[in-house]
Amino acid sequence: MNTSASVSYESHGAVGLIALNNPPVNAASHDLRHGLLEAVNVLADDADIRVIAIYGTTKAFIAGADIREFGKPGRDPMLPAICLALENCAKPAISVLHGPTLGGGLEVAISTHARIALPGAILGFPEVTLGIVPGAGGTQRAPRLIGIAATLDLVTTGKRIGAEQALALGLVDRIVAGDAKQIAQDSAADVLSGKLATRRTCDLPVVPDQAAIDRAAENLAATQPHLFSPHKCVQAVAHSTQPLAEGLARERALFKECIDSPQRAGLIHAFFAERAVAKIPEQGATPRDIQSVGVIGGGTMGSGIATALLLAGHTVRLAEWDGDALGRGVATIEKNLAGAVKRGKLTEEGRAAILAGRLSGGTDLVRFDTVDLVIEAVFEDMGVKQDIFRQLDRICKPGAILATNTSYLDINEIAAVTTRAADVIGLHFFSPAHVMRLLEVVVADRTVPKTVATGFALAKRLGKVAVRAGVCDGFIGNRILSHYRKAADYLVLDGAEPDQVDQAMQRFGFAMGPFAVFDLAGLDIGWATRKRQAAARDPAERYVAIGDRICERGWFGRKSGQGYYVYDGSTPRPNPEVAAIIRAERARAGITPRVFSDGEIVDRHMTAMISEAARVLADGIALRPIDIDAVFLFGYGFPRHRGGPLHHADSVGAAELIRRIESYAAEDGNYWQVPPLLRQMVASGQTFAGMNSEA
Ligand code: 3H9
Repeated sequence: MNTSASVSYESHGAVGLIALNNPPVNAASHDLRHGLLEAVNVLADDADIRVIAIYGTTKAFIAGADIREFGKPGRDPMLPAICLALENCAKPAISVLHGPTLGGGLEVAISTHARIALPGAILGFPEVTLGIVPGAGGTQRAPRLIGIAATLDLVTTGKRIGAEQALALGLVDRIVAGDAKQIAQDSAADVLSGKLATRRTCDLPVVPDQAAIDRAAENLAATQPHLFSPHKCVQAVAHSTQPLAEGLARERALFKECIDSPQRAGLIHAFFAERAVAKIPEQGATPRDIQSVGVIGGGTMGSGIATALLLAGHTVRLAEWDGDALGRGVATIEKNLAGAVKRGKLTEEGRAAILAGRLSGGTDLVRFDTVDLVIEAVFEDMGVKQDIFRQLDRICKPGAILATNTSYLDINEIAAVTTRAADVIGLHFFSPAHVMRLLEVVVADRTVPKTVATGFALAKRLGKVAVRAGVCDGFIGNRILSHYRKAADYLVLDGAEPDQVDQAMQRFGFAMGPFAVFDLAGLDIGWATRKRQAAARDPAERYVAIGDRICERGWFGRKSGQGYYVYDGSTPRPNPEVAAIIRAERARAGITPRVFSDGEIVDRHMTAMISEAARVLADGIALRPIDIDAVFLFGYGFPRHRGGPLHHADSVGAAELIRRIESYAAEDGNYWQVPPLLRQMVASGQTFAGMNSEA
């Protein structure tokens, strides 16, 4: 019998079975909640039924509350009421957990009277990663099962644990392999025969542990002072020593506070951004099968890409110009793999197997005749890249994908030297390529859908977030970066110090400020770009030469021991010599330095970033605003709780952004120009969020 589109129930003798079926992940939508409550009530009232068992038929037991419903008016029955109904059910109710059992799903499970996990079950309270606290009793019932310290560990980190660990903690009672429905039936029979004990979680005592609460609070105050929900999680768990009803009421109040916070909106936007970027026009095309990959260039980027491919199970052939360079590339890959073993991403046997059988190298491209994909990662020189692509065109088998990792060169020009432009694409990785999650998939004029779909399928296998980009100088991320880094330079020329800019942006939420990032990336990279672009530079552009003066001294940032900062101890310190360079450049330009507040630094920085993002969008380089948000969240350390530059832009508002740009334009009308898209948005009342839902 169905109680809703997502829930059905049936009886087998004295056993009432409830099946949850809300694809893809059994999110606890209104329909599922309504159906589950009704099924529990019907079976509880059925005199023939003596035990109730709940299981899921999709790839999850329940992956949590339906996140799409957050921020909308709640519709009864709400999840806490369902958890109470289960816990207070006069008949034993058990749950069979397979796949993701997360957030509200785990809250449902711990409200039943026994839990049986399949070996692949994944349990956790990821609410904190969405800017909320568990809101259906998780912070009150989990301490009764696993203690306060273990609950804090799960709830404040959002970490996910497997069935074995859940069993060891006491979160589940048994692990059984097999079919979820059959296990539900068998376990219910065990309840009836007394082989499986059941009990109400609310009847278990909570052992007070003030020390664990203090530790968690202190740790979060030190490490995540700018985040809202982790602190609320600790407060909620601290209430678990109260009678259950009081604790639940307190938890619910904290949950509501979090739901109303802008951080919740930003974090949930980030969750959907990671998934939205996969929705591309080429979605229907069948990707090519990629097993073996040729990587050209064994520098930091090429060896990082090779490492990522090897970790994902590909066979890799690395090409370099000579034996020495090849040796260095292979050594870097070996070091990266050793790092992966250290981080627990790879076993020692896995590392040995990769090095013994899946990595080879050479100093020419002859053996590239069998590879399914080539990724070229040599230095940024159009002539060199074109020469490589001519060779690849001759050597590679038909249907091989030819990709370039260029950061800004015109991929149409690279494709033009081949006879197979349909198979040419940009795969722009971010350094270190085996760690950073972003991959820009750059679609050139003649790239066909199959090639694009292959880029996205590869990204998925590598565990990367792929974002579709069009061809322009810098694609999405670096084009926007090269614009806003000028705003950072102007701030310094006009009076701010680099470390002041960095600290203001860190307080805003960036992991690092822009100047610390430049030092990390290597100042020589930007210097080379500026030299390349010098001839084409607009004479009306205000040029800041501070970066050039630093590079002229041979200071390229972290790798050379100094740049904007000096790296001679554990904590980098502002470089006094750079302060002198800045003073000299200000004097040369006749500038009297002025004071910038942190707020003004953030406003200028963000307004510059949003302005160029709006142009990138209007030029069709990015498909939607949310794609740009994803690029900055996954490739540029943008604070996740702020959702991305264009999610943040909506919170500022297009009219205010225009007001800011016009006021800054009084000083520099060449740099600060209002993007036409912002004016259109004001005229039509459109928002970036609105453009996401229309696309
Ligand atoms: C919560 O429970 C609060 C409670 O305390 C109670 C409050 C009262 N809702 O990731 P995938 C969609 S907070 C709505 O690609 P996978 C997802 O957007 C919640 N939709 O698959 C995607 O849609 P589309 C706590 C959801 O196999 C599709 O499902 N729970 C939800 O790689 C497939 O997702 C979480 O935070 C959801 N809860 O990974 C769990 N979950 O196809 C969040 C997924 O249109 N979810 N979707 O793009 C996950 O971690 C992963 O999705 C999961 C599956 C591991 C489940």
